[in-house]
Amino acid sequence: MIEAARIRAVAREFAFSGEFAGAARWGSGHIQESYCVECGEGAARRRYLLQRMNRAVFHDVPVLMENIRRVTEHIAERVQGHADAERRVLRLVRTRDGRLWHEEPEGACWRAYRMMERARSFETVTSPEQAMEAARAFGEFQAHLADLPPPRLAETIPDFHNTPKRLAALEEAIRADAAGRAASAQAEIAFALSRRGLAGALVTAGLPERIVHNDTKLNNVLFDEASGRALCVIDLDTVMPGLAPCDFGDMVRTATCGAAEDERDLTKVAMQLTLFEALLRGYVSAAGGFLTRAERSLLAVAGLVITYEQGIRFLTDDLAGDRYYRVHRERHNLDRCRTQFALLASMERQEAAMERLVRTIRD
Ligand code: GN1
Ligand code: MG
Repeated sequence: MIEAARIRAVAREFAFSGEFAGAARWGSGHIQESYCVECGEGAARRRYLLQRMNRAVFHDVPVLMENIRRVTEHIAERVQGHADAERRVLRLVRTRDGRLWHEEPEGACWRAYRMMERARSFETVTSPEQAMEAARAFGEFQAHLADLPPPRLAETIPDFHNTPKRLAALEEAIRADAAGRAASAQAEIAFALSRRGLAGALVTAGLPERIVHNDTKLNNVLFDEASGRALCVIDLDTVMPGLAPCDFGDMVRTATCGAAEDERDLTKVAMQLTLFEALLRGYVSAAGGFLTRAERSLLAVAGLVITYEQGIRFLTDDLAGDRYYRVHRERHNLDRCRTQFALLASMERQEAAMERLVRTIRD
């Protein structure tokens, strides 16, 4: 947690309107550190999202910020004239001297967005309508970026959804056993290794490269507080070239189960077919126009692959001693891994039904 005086000094670097009035920690991300900054008074009060970028994860801030600039400006053009256009895409706020981020003397880098007002996100799914809305928003996001002019977007994190490489990293972490935890994660390690065959299902399918979001958790969608409609998607750090089914898969992981990502009561962890169906409908309504037959045919298995991959990533980080994801309790990453693997097991039991829905869905 960063002290208030520092936040205030950083905030003053940005072209916010009005005097700094206060800041508070914001959001639940595992990687970046976010603050809500308030400026000005009364009717002129404005809120901004100020984020310190995690440089251990995102090494090249200029490249990251250029991706985000291009993506947000392109979508802003696409939604111009639409109802509520201001809330359809994140808007960066530059520094007072026109840069996309501010670097403190010791190297910490910050960026800012306008806060989306009268909007909220959800940590867990509450209804099929909400799942459908979220999936529509991510599908629309992909559709908006389908004609982004060249050059190719940079890969902010190479091999991000390369599940075989994630598996190799797990095997390396098991060998190294850096935190001495492997013995107490035997069941999870065995679960992961017994499903090796799943890892290549998406990356070896010869799918077309698209611009995708890559972090399509339910909590990366903002909904209008009044209507419950999805407004826009947030957390654009991993937007880059990738595979469309990966985006769908992470929605299945995070929006078909009412339990939290780190739920310890595994009896609460189950994939709900009605929510899966709602996701399919929402996604296909927006992305159906450009998805190939091969991409469509992998939408069910994508849920399994991405849930597997996320379990592997949490397990790898637990074995390495919690170096990547922010943790809030002892063996938090192992808990998160167990939840993912319980969810994957639930999907495995319902895979045939998921496949049937994919085959019958219409745009
Ligand atoms: C991280 O920071 P956050 O919570 O939006 C991670 C995602 C994972 C997710 C798991 C850059 O996202 O890939 O799916 O945690 N982001 C990065 O909850 O690794
Ligand atoms: Mg996020």
